[in-house]
Amino acid sequence: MNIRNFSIIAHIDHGKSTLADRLLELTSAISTLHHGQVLDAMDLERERGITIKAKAVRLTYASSDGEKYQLNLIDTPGHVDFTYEVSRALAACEGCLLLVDASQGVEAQTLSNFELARQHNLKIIPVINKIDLKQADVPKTVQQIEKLKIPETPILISAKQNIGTKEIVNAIIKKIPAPVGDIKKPLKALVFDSHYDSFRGVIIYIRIFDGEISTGNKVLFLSNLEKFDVEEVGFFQIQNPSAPAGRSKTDKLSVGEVGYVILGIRDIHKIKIGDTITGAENPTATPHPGYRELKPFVFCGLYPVQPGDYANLSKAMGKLHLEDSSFFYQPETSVALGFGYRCGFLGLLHMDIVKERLQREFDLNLIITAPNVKYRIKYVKGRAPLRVLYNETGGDSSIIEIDNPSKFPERQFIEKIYEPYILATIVLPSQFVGNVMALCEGKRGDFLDMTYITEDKVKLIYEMPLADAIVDFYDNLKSVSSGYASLDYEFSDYKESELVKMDILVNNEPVDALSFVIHKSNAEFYGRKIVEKLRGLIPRQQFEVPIQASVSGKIIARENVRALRKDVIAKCYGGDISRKRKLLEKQKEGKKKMKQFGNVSIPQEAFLAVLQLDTK
Ligand SMILES: Nc1nc2c(ncn2[C@@H]2O[C@H](COP(=O)(O)OP(=O)(O)OP(=O)(O)O)[C@@H](O)[C@H]2O)c(=O)[nH]1
Ligand SMILES: [Mg+2]
Repeated sequence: MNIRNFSIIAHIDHGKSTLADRLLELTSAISTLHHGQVLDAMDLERERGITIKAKAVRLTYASSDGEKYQLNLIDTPGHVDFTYEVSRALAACEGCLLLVDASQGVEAQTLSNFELARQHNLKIIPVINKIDLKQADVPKTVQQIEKLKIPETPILISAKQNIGTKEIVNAIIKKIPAPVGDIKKPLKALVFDSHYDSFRGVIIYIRIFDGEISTGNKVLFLSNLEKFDVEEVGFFQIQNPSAPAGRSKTDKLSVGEVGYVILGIRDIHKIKIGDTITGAENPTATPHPGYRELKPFVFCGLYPVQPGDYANLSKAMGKLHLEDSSFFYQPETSVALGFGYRCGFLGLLHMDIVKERLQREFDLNLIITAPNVKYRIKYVKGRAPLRVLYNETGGDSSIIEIDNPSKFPERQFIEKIYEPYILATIVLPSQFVGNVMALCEGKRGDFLDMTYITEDKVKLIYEMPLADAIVDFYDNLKSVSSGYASLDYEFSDYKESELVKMDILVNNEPVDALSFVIHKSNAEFYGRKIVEKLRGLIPRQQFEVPIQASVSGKIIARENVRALRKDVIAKCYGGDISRKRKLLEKQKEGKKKMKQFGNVSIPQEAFLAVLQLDTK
């Protein structure tokens, strides 16, 4: 069998999923499209017009030379928060299509995804998309791609207008190598993804590097040495556009193929993405190297609005984690919010998506606290709490990592504080360089490098504190560059920093879930801003509610929520009872997302107020 395994990679919105549609049509996997981006099956993907999860699907193509080909396509997301999806997909492939939008040119994720593909030693086929657009500038885009030194001429296409699709398939067949591997060797299959099916248990996505796997085989996970019988093997195929990538059962999967296996596993904790599946009787001696462990960047608390939902939240977390192993979760309690989870994410969009999926797919109502980064605290001698140590801290037992601002120790116990920095790569048209540099410097960024990709396109590298980058950096970057700058970032290092914890007191009581950590130089400014903001967000009560910001026990800002009885019914002048009921119901609806704290209810927005301060 002629097999080609490939991914489509690009910067966000450059047209990967649209090209996937064209390839599905050409290989008759689908005949007519009810809507675009067939592989973006999740509601959230449709609504936002972005791909969140990589998707693997098998196509069959009969070439004009009479040969039949099995093409395993993996469509990947473009947003920086989902780069992990891309690297997992690439590990299952021999080649990739690197798409570049002709109206945008090479962008920050074009560079980072290209780099990833190179690290995986993949055959890279450059493709210039959207040549139909009036603003398309093909010569300039070609010039920018040439700088990447890919030994291939870009293929010019319009995925939307179905121009160049055939050339793409020909290039896939001719240029991407067929998988190599030995069918006679013991089974070696990489687990690159999974999801939970309520009837069948965990569906495991695999790529076979050696040997083969059939129904009835006994197999072994190399990470935990657990054995299972194979209930079913198969691949994903588009049967009809409204049921994208359905399972198609087969007798066996063989070397080079991509598909799924069902082992009747209901305990989700047995599955590790990046694990190797091998034969139980005759295991492989060389496991696949798997994936590097991911470190979440951004942390927040997730709490059920109704305390009774905690058990459901726990179950939902486990199931979602199967599909998205890149988020982290651990139980925690908050004085203000009760039982919940501390979660870690790869970025703010990732955080938002996971929260949305938990609410929609598991019917939960959640309160989310403001995102923060992970700090390292070096305690003064003898004051560090005893805890299991993280290796990353170099074995220094006086350094503890803290992912929740409310756990920040008292000032007198702290010798030093370190915060995470990122390396930010910004790609932008050269006329905006001045604006963007000013912005980066305002975010405590250190300039590292500037290179010209072409004469009017620049790559800037800054090192800056992650905490400052997550708040509103991206939005500001877009606004100072008229939308043209693109951003990619990776973790750089921990650096010593002058940070303080800001406590927020509502009605004279500290609310742990509202506290946050901030650079000393910004504390007063932010303290004032946050209490102003909270005054507008916390509903009036029958008594006056003071809101205060304090650092190390010293109040630095205060506002009052004036007393007022909010009588919604007063608005309708007697009469219509149904209208009254409607208003009351509306009010109840509004209350759902509030947490009662003593006598005061605090709405969801208040917990995210730090993100919405007007700091310009
Ligand atoms: N004019 C034009 N528009 C296109 C073309 N290809 C894609 N688009 C449009 O570009 C937008 C983004 O397309 P997608 O296919 O969702 O892009 P993507 O790369 O999959 O996006 P992410 O998965 O979120 O990174 C959509 O509005 C498409 O209709 C093209 O060839 N020409
Ligand atoms: Mg997409």
